[in-house]
Amino acid sequence: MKLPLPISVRTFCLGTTLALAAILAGCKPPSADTPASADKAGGKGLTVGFAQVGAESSWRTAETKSIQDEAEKRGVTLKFSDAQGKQENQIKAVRGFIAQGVDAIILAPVVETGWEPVLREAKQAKIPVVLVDRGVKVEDESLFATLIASDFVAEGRMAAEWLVKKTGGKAQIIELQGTPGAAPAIDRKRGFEEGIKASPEMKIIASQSGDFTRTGGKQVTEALLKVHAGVTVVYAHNDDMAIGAIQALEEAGKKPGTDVIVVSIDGVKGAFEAMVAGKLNCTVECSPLLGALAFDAVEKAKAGTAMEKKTVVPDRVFDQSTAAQELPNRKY
Ligand code: GYE
Repeated sequence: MKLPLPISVRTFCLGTTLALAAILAGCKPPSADTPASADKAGGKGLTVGFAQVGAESSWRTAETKSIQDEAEKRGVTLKFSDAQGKQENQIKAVRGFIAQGVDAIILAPVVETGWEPVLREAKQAKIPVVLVDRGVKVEDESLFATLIASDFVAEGRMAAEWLVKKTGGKAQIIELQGTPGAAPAIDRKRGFEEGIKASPEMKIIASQSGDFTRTGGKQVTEALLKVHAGVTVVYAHNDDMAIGAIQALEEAGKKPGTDVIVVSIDGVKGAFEAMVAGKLNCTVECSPLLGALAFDAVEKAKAGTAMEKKTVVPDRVFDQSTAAQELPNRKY
């Protein structure tokens, strides 16, 4: 996958800075700042809090499972919190983990902003925070240990590029956005807009949030179809919303996949089944299998080992041409 230059450059610079910082701090045992202890090496015996967004999509439940399975595999005690999509619940959960004195926190932040105070509290308590799947906007990047996520802008761009080819550069598009303020909603919108920019006849005729849920995708599509009967494409920021949109299209007497092209992001099993059935045209993979990477990062943070500020998980595009062949290999 081709990564946009700024990320790799930024990662390199930050990685270098961290490495330098680690060398400079080398005279001090890592336990002074990061209380790693030999008996907890390899993760065994660690207690980690996981502040999860919720269970809004199949992607999300696959991510939860990946983190839970990996914790079990490594002998980590995992404290799990489901925030039901609300940042205030997540902040409370993180504060609770700090109060309990966990060894580390894994946070999948529901939205990008508003994290400084609680992340500062974690830092003061010397509890490293590993961000998974979604990023945060903070001035001081030392407030989190690292971010493990896909490049959502690239995903949006890949969906757009596939669509430009498929439609010959002409489309009336309904966009189903993810949760307002969430990194994947912001970035998948931006990447998609970038990807269609050079094609003046690719038009987003309506764009609304379906909150990354199947019901949201269905309801928004139903409402939008009433005012935009001329739609030729539905672009959904995740597969669950696309599956909801497919139901709405069928109920409105349209043939999804044929009358209306449907493209989305995540690459969950349900999307592959919908492609095999001819109802979804394309999905851009976004791996939720972040457990191993997340606990590797936790262990590095506890050991005081320098690491990159961002790990970009590579993604691929799948369409109906390979869906049947790929379906049995899908892990989520
Ligand atoms: O695409 C969506 C989920 O943050 C990458 O959140 C994740 C997104 C994923 O609800 O299905």
